[in-house]
Amino acid sequence: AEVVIATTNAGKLKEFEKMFREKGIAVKSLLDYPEIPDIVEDGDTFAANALIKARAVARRLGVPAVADDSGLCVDRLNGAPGVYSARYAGEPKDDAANNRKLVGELDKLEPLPRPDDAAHPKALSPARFVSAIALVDADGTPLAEVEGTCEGVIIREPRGSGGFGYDPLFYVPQLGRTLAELTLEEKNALSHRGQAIRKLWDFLT
Ligand code: ITT
Ligand code: NA
Repeated sequence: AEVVIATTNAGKLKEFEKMFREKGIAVKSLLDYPEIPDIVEDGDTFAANALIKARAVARRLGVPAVADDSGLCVDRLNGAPGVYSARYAGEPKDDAANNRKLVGELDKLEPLPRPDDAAHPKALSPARFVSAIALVDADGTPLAEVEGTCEGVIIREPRGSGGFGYDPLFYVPQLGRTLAELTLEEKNALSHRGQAIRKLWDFLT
């Protein structure tokens, strides 16, 4: 079996590949189809954008497709960057610039008065990652729409070199580590995307 994941994000793709391979499903991505033009993601929600990306690719290739739209929602920034996570610091997409902007925005706020005991001593804000995944058939009809979330706190100093995006700033108090300090397998076991992908298995068999 094989499925196309409507993504050009190499970090995201690795996480999909590992979990799909374990189920005996090979994955392709938009990196295999450079002729497909950029998809305009103009939805208001992660779920809407996931459907837009999956449909665009299914229609173009005439095969079923899966897409993930995801992002970081930071409590003390009223949910920002949210659906704008990929381009928080502007064009072009730049993870390092996004991370600097995130810490910069949180540094403008009053320090948290009393970090709770479970949190990192330098926690800047509670936050959560959200992943919305859509599976559509070859003509773009939705077959599944699932979501996963992962709770943590944003810290000031990046830690770890795994993962991608905001992972070095996303600290999970229960683990005492950031997502960038986890192996791919450990991240998939608890991440927003891992949870959403596990919800998808029911629909892929
Ligand atoms: P595709 O649309 O091609 O899949 P993208 O990176 O543009 O790639 P999104 O529009 O879904 O994907 O934006 C997601 C952004 O949210 C991503 O670029 C990261 O900045 C952030 N993000 C999402 N999941 C993450 C994760 O697991 N770890 C760290 N950052 C994540
Ligand atoms: Na997006």
